[in-house]
Amino acid sequence: MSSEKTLILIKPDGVRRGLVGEVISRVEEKGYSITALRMLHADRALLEKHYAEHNGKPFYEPLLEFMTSGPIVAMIAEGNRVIEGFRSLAGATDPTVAAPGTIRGDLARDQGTKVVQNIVHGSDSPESAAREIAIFFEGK
Ligand code: DAT
Ligand code: MG
Repeated sequence: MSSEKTLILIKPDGVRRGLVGEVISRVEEKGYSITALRMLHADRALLEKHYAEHNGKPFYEPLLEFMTSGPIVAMIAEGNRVIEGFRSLAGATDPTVAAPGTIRGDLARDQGTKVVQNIVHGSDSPESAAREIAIFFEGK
């Protein structure tokens, strides 16, 4: 099977809490290659594109507010089945019930906010990965 790419984001909560190294280590220790990486303070327009599928949901505005609240780290990870593999490393969306051993299960919890703060984003399909990589890494 040919190698695949995924977009990973370390969200503002992950950066604020000093977990950039921890997340990168987990990706590298699993054996995936990080082939592009940047830190940025994303603006609303960029995040509207990235989160277009959630427009209209109750947590959409809080999500954009949270994601623009501080710097984030964007990276491309590569490897066979990396899309599925990183979603597995990240764990369930809700960190309260995300399995221990996962990034969200080990490092995040309910903060009582309108949007779930869960440290990382990972693309959920090859189509999303291609779309999201083009948003954060022009030309890749
Ligand atoms: P995931 O990040 O696991 O792919 P998603 O794409 O459904 O989850 O949602 C994007 C982010 O929005 C998610 O990481 C946290 C937040 N979120 C999702 N569902 C939510 C909900 N019901 N209430 C509050 N925040 C939510
Ligand atoms: Mg998603």
